[in-house]
Amino acid sequence: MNSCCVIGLGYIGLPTALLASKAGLRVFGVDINKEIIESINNGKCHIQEPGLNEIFTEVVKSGLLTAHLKPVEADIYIIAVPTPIFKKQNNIPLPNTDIVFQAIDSILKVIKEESLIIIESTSPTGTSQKIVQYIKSKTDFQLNKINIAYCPERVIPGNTIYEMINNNRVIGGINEESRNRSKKFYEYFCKGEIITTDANTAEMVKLAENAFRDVNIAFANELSMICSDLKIDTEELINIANNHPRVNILSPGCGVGGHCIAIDPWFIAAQSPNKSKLIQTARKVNNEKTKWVISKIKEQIDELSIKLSKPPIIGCLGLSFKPNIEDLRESPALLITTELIKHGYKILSCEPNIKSHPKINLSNLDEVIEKSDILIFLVAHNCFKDLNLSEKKIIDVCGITKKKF
Ligand code: SAJ
Repeated sequence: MNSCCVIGLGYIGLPTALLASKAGLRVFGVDINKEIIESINNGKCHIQEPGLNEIFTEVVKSGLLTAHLKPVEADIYIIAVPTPIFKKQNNIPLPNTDIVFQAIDSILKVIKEESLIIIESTSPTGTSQKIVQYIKSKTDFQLNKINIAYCPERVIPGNTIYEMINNNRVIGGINEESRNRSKKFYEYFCKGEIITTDANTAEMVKLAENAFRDVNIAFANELSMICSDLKIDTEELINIANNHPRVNILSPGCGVGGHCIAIDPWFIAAQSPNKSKLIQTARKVNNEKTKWVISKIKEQIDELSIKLSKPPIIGCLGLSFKPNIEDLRESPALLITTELIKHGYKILSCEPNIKSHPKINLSNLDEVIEKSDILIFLVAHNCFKDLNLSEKKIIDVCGITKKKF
């Protein structure tokens, strides 16, 4: 094994391509976005993550990683493209694997019977088996010669490189050879344990992990709304409850964002709509929590406005889906800011991790602090910590001032 071709150079594909090339493999990175391809080949990294830029510079300079608009022949093909959710059926959003199949289409011209295809994209259970049948229908390959493994990414945005190297990995091969060859590939850069299983189980493991977290965050969010009614400090309650050796309640927040935990549970719900009541309810509770936070913010703004005796200028601090990252996908903070703008409040918004936003005018932190009458902390970015704001009215929904509601 000397080369691999990574299809999709986003949050997962690019770091995977970088680590494989740093380990000495010849890597062809492929994306349909021309700007990404040009940027990589010009030595400019389009994704920010701790430790990523250093590896990027090294492997692009050495020539081990090059970027292309079309797949290039290699020993292994890694599919790391998005699987969005689209239209709803009976109120359940359905996963859409079209982009994964388009990626498979794109490699059909270059794959050989003995090529190994690794799917990293989050996919409904059974997708790898469908891909086998699809490739069989489009080629003259023998069914038992096709090699596919489902190897879900498990990294947390903000710590991608560290986790991609150190986390345990799950490999679900459709046969022994797919499992063994995939294991060898990940051993190039993964120091964690590599656990092998069949493809269906690996697909479900990925979905179960994110649904587990969603359900547990929903429990914390539900408790926080109950505690608010009962005038109990949720944080104190959770700290005390977590003293119990078998209790570990997660932290309530202003909803669940990101392209993973807020989406993947629907993949399970779409496949088993009648058996996934808890999973579906958790999704609804977490979405409900954002609406609850919006109504609480409005109540507080209106109370503070009376004290100020004028319509206040409101500074919204943070737009990303969690602290210290640039990712705005499914972000509760973005939804809250958008709702407040729609409601007609005078809003100034600051997200230090991005340069601009198509719908929201961004201001820098100093300007927002100086001009706002009320500051709303929506995301606990490090750069928002320890600001001297004694003169300001503050609404804190992320706990940065330790006065979270
Ligand atoms: N959140 C809470 N309370 C908590 C923890 C998180 O409200 O106690 C919120 C965050 O604010 C954020 C959302 O949940 O809005 C998700 O954040 P996260 O940091 O828990 O997870 P992600 O979405 O960044 O990454 C998850 C991870 N999955 C698990 O922890 C099971 C990661 O390992 C996966 O690789 C990733 O999804 C993915 O790509 O699937």
